[in-house]
Amino acid sequence: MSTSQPTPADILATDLSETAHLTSAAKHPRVLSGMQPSADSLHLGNYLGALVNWVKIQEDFEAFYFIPDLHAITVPQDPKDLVQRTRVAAAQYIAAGINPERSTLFVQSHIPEHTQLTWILTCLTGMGEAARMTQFKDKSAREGTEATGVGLFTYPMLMAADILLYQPHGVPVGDDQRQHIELTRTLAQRFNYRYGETFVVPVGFFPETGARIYDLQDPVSKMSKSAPSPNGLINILDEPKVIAKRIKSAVTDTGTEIHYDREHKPGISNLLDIYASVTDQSVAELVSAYEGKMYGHLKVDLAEAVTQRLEPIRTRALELLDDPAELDRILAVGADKARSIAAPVLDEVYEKSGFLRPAR
Ligand code: ATP
Ligand code: LTN
Repeated sequence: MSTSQPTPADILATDLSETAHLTSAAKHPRVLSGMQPSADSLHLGNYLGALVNWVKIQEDFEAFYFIPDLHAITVPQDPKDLVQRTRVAAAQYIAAGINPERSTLFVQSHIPEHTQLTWILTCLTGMGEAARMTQFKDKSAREGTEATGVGLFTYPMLMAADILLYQPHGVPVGDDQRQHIELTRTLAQRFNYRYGETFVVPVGFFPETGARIYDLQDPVSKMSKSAPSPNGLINILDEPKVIAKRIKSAVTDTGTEIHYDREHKPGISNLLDIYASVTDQSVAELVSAYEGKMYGHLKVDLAEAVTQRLEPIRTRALELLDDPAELDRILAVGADKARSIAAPVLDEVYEKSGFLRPAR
């Protein structure tokens, strides 16, 4: 983990007057993040790698959390599913502890400025720069160039637009998003250099634990909504018996000893990481507690610990989904607030880019 990037504590200690002159500048330290509604439920990696952190951070920061539905269509989505998944994501954010009274919660496609800024940032990005993004390289290698949409290639510029429109100081995301954050910073600096200071250059906030949760069946690949099989996933909306079954059949390593070794024992190390994250214990404490015990013991206890942590969230999310009109109302309030920040920033970008502004 890089130590050169400022932490949330560093950002809280910085003098905001440095950026107070910028359009839509924040009066309090600000963060923004989002998670794609590309599956029927968020999974444990999304929860531990991102959501838990968002919930903590909203206490100290002015937070913007959104649902990037435009990003979701970089791979084909059934329209009916996408609508439902967007509401499910919103319900899960709230059920996990995002407070819509305190944080701004909105849907990406409600704010047209996201796609408008994307075009400008796309024109500032080099082909080579975009082609080096590992998410694009991995997904296009898996699917082949012919089957890969251009949207997947321009995905990072849409993500940069999502961020830069809100002038956040920090972007809490999982470890796998580092490269996209780096590109966002580069594009902000490039725009500022060419057209004059406009954007806050944000930093990524990466979690210490839960940074990367791996697939239970393939513990060298990250747990992902787009995994080829659901058997390696634990979803927030899974029933306890499904969670127990998935953990019981998780791939473990040769040997019987429970110790942490990411390289040689990726299966058991992943289970230890999950266990540590859901119970707020350290891996070292767990390893000593399980000395001399079998993998099976650990799995039974882990299933119990994961269920305890997820069950209240599942129940609350299902309750919220029972009243979609209320969820949509919360999202509409969030969209109004979000747009009041994003629109003036886009206006300034258009003006600085040399676009003739319509007479008012
Ligand atoms: P997809 O498979 O569609 O790319 P995903 O499951 O990887 O989806 P994203 O929507 O890309 O999820 O990620 C949402 C957030 O969750 C990001 O901050 C990301 O870093 C985090 N995240 C996703 N998967 C994991 C994981 N396995 N471990 C830790 N954090 C994760
Ligand atoms: N690419 C992100 C989702 C995302 C995002 C953002 C995160 C889209 N736009 C802006 C933070 C800020 C992912 O987690 N896969």
